[in-house]
Amino acid sequence: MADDDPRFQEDLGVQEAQPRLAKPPLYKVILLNDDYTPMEFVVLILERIFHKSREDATRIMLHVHQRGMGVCGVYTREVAETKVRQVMSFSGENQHPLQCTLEPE
Ligand code: TYC
Repeated sequence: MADDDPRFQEDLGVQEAQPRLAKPPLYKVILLNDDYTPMEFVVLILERIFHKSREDATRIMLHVHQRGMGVCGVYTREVAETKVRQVMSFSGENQHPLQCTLEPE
């Protein structure tokens, strides 16, 4: 008698396991434009904290500069919160008003 025979599943209390774990919710980390933070500092943040190449970092910085805000990356909640905290403390330590926030994807 096979355990997967549907005729016997009720009697045996057999239940299919969930085939996969649910995907965790993801969050976008958003950088906001301001008039004072130097462009080079924003590029440095994108390289150091978001591991972007200089080319991608420059492209994202210019997008934020021109459009007012932009996505630096998409992460699980804890990682996104850590990135936001790192950006805020790094910019605060350097007396720049750069703002960063997160948003559900
Ligand atoms: N607007 C800034 C300047 O002209 C540069 C800048 C870009 C600041 C992106 C913040 O998230 C930012 N120096």
